Amino acid sequence: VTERTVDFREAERFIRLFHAENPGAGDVAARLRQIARDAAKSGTYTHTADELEFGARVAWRNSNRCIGRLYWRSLKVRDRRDVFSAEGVAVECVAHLREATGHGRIRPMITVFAQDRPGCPGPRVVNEQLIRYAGYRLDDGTVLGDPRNIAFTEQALRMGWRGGAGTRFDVLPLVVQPAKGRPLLCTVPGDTVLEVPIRHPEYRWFEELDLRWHAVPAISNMCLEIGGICYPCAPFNGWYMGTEIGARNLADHDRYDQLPVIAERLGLDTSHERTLWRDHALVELNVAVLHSFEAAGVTMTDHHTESRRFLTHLEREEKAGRACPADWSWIVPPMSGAATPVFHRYYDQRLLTPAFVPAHS
Ligand code: HEM
Ligand code: NRG
Repeated sequence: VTERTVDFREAERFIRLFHAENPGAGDVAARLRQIARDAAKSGTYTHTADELEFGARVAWRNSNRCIGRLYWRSLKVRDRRDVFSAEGVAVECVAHLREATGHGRIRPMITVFAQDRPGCPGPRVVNEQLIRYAGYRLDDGTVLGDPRNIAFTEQALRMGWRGGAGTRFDVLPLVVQPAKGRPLLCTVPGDTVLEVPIRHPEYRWFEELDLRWHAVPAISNMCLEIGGICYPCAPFNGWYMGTEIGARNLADHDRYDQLPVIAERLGLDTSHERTLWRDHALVELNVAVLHSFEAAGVTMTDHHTESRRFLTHLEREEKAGRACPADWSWIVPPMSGAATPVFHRYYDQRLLTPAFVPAHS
């Protein structure tokens, strides 16, 4: 969906789903007539607050790649559909982060900004997440920071960002593209970004690696699609599963690439793959990530617990008579796959809407 005229069949399918799951919601036929009238006049229609809340929750429920869907009903929806301006979006993104972080007691939350309308697109956040670390390509060809964000960092610098302190963990500014006009660059106030220094429960030297990660994953570049309407700016967050940080962000060769460093500190023999030094280092890094978040009082889940919960979720959905599609390649955790129960089965692979879809495609 873009700023094109709304597809009435999509709208009807969603409204019928909303009324089927919310029997107290009133007269479906009357609501459909109203939507048909609005769509004929303006090319689109407006969700009620209840439809929006339900639509956002079901978009989470339908996220095939998400293992954390057991709590889909608890998503808090911040309705900011009246906000179009870049400044307004930036201010509300910062407020979202403050509320969602809860000093470590993280709350799953989404803020929904203005929808796309024919001839009038909604605003967009260009960042892939509200909090990400800069990646600077240095003169000697090495990278300082997160290599994943090199292109975005260069874009921000071209727009006039002065750069951070020049550490491996400089928080990037927000880049907001308003409905009309030039994009806005805005730094995220330091006190809205809760971070956790990574240390190991047994190895004191681990602190010397100076690793850290932000507490809240808040995806900001996916479009929330409900009943044929696209909300291009709808940043959402839950909390982290430890492996996202310990088995990917800090471990991947093309990210922070810490396994060789940790293996050396552990005194492992890295001259042969068969010593499994990578696997050993990976486990210690993930122990450190889970331990550090726990010690800092920041919500985080581990991949064994979350895998069990996900299967509970599948069972519940089945009992409710609903399909629960999932993408095996994203659901199975990036370490110890077969040691988790989600590995040992296949999943329905349908794509359902409401949904979160990549915003800029
Ligand atoms: C993906 C866990 C909350 C929507 C994922 C992934 C994990 C995860 C582990 C895979 C990420 C990756 O491999 O990069 C969790 C946990 C949550 C949570 C533990 C705690 C509450 C949410 C919420 C939403 C959501 C609140 C939306 C309202 C998604 C979507 C993806 C995803 C759309 C796919 C992202 C992409 O395609 O890049 N989640 N999630 N999740 N999650 Fe969740
Ligand atoms: N792997 C990414 C985040 C993807 C979404 N994960 C969540 N989402 N837990 C990373 O930053 O490592 N969520 O909404 O909680």
